[in-house]
Amino acid sequence: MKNLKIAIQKSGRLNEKSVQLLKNCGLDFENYKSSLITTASNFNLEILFLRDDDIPGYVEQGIADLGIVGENVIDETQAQVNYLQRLGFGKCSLKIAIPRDSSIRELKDLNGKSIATSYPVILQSFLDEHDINADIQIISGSVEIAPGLGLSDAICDIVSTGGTLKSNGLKAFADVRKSEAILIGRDGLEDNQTVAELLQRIQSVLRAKETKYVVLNVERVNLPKITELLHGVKSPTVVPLAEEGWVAVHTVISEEDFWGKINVLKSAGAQGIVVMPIEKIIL
Ligand code: PRT
Ligand code: ZN
Repeated sequence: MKNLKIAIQKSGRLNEKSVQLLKNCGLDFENYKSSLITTASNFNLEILFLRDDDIPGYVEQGIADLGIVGENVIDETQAQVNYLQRLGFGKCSLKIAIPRDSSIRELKDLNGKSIATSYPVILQSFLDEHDINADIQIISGSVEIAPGLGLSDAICDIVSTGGTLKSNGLKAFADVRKSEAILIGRDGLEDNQTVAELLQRIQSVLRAKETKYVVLNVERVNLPKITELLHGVKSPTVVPLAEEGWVAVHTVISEEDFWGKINVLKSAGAQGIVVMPIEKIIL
């Protein structure tokens, strides 16, 4: 059977987490920085290392079956690909930013102004949606220096911490779109067993990341209060301790309400709380 091919970023912000995700799925492969293609030794998969901008096109054309890339790149290239799974990393926002001392106050003030960006397609559709007529200056990198050089009145670029805007005397002005890394697939993969298997592994890794395994000790008299607090989890495992009248409770808690729950559990008598990462959750 022909190997499935997945395209991931060769180097850059998504590379490490894409490689890590595949490794966490149990795939064994060499990750030489110099090679463009590698084969998993224990799964029917080849990994292609590409520039992120090329990934949607490769998948659209079927050169790769799957790809991991930011939504911003998929939208900008307008490639016809299928979203298979949001991956929860590479989170960022595409924003319009202006110089701190700019007189631009509202979106309509952008009319007649120039905006520098590497994302002309996404920006144009945002401007059309808001009925704004602005001049788009296409720049391939270091967009944030454009206003300072007198090249544009505003920029449209990716922001994550906001540090780059700040250090260039800019401030965020409007949100254009949010983005995160996505697993994409070409058409015609619906009945592909290898894709289904990989997707199942990816989902079990993602689920595990959202939850923690918790073990805590509690006096048996306080057990009902604790199990009530842990409702939502299918009956926790309760193990007697060597010390008379005490038990250990084992359970799984979602990362989201983790700290809130831990504090309530403590006040209900939980002691010696141990929190552990989970590698995979298979449903
Ligand atoms: O070489 P190749 O073409 O593959 O990579 P690239 O240089 O085009 O992309 P890369 O590696 O910079 O980013 C890959 C993807 O990561 C992007 O397409 C986004 O989906 C996502 N991502 C997440 C980011 C950021 N966060 C990010 N902060 N992409 C870029 N940035 C840049 C931004 O352009 C700006 O220069 O970081 C700067 C802003 O960061 P803050 O933290 O100062 O706000
Ligand atoms: Zn790129």
